[in-house]
Amino acid sequence: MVRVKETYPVLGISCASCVKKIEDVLNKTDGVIEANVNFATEKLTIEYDNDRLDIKKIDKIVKSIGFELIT
Ligand SMILES: [Cu+2]
Repeated sequence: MVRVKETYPVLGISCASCVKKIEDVLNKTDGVIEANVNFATEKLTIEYDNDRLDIKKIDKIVKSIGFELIT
């Protein structure tokens, strides 16, 4: 297990339910330890196991629900 914690700006957040949607999807993703989205700063902080997940996969998941990460 290789724990990585990173923060990325997210495009497309307009309300609190956007934040919840992103957090819910990522927190259910295999390999994610903890995902938090800050509504005020529109940033995602994500801690994950780099053995099972990488930022490209995270980016794809975020895109699939209508948002975009700036990586
Ligand atoms: Cu919203």
